[in-house]
Amino acid sequence: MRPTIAAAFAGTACAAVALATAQLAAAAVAPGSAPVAAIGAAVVDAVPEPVKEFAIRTFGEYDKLALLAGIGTALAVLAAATGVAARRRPWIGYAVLALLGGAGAAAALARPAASPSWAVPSLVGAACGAGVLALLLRERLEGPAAPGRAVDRRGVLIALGGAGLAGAAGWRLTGTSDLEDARNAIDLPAPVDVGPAGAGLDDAADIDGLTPYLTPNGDFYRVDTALVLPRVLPEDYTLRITGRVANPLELSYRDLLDRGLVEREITISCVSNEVGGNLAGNARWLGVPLADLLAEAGPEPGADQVVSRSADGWTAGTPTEACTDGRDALVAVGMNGRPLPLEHGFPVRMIVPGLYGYVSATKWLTEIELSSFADFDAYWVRRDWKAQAPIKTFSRIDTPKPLATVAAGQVTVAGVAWAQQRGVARVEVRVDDGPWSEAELAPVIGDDTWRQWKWTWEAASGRRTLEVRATDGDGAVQTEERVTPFPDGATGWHSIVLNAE
Ligand SMILES: Nc1nc2c(c(=O)[nH]1)N[C@H]1C(S)=C(S)[C@@H](COP(=O)(O)O)O[C@H]1N2
Ligand SMILES: [Mo]
Repeated sequence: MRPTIAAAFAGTACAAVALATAQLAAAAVAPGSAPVAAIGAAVVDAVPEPVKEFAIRTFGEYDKLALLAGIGTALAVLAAATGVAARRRPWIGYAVLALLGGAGAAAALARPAASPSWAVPSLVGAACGAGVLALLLRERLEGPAAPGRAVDRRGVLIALGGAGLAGAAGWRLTGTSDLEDARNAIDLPAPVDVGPAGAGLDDAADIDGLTPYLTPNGDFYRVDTALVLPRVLPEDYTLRITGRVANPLELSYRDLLDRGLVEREITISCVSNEVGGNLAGNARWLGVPLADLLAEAGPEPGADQVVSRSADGWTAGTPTEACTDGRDALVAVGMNGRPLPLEHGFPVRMIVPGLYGYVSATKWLTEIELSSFADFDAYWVRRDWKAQAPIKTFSRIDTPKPLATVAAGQVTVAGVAWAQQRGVARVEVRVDDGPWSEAELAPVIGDDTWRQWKWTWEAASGRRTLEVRATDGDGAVQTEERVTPFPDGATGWHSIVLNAE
């Protein structure tokens, strides 16, 4: 192996040791304090809107994985290059480690949930990396043909192996197995108020590719800024209701379970959906009516915004009106008969029918603060998304798929439509700008869930365009005008092109 290549490996080994020891230290402090997690979170907070949209469009639910892979690749390249440079000028290696350690510590300290100890993992990692660098670069010169320090090649292997072990232990300790255990141990009480159970089309199961009426927890879309799942154990849990209220409240997880829970089917959806997007899901949510909690706390006049805050410092702002006007706004603990999954906010989240997730659906909920829209901008509002964001009427063709080839003759066209709080009254489909035909709708239990629809198409052979539009319960037809998700939700009719032959 050429000395330069050995040096590149040495640089990578030092970085691996630094990251692994930092991860191990983070297990003792908090998973979010690990340098990659902290820098990743800072990147998530800092990226401009178009980049975030690009990431969601390109990587979908793997946006987090893509970011971590990107950071990992950048670090590996930097580490290898630093290793090569440090063979002649070791100070470069120490300087890069000090810089990265400092950056990691600063990023960790800047997290909303950070305490001063959050700086420790990055500093420990940088120190361990520097120690290994000193060991790997031996003081002996290799001769005029290859100036610079010799690399201890066996040391590189040992360092890489050690980093692998420490990293694995760190990952395991910062993992979620204790949270999963706590979740599995929970016995949710039966609801005192069991809402009606909806259903899809009679023959929904026979329609290949149609979105099921209820979304299984494991298939539910996930959107959030959390690179590391916030760790909230039910036994340590407190929900605080604070701010402009007459009686601030503090409730434990047990207090919430003991309040008498209601169960409601509600479809939630993300403002980042493009026309035809799939960032939406329908579940049976079990929880405490938010209106009851607010009534007990007693909002002061003028407190027109309910600011909900998560364990990792994310915020949403919901109109107080929407939390108290009689709709099923919930402080939810259960989803489809199970405690909330970790990715969906365990142990407690908010659900408010009719509003996009970013202004209502706070996961890992720890605080509800009564404020006003004049006084406080929540996370995405600070990034120029609208503070008021009711869900816009949406309809989607699930089957056939775009660019599919179908046999001419009878073809089942089917999908879902939603317009929470207003309800879906009609869905229509048309072919190649022809007349609109009314689709058959599944029965409904209320206005807050999506509705499956289907239409039987007599397909003549050729290249065809199918379009769908819905009409809400107020009689408003979904608008054709195409607008982007930013700043308060996309509009436009979903269309697909396919071949009948
Ligand atoms: N703590 C926290 N809660 C959050 C978010 C977040 O980034 N952090 N994202 C919101 C957004 S934008 C949406 S669309 C919903 C998605 O909920 P889900 O992941 O359970 O589908 O969660 C909301 N709650
Ligand atoms: Mo969202």
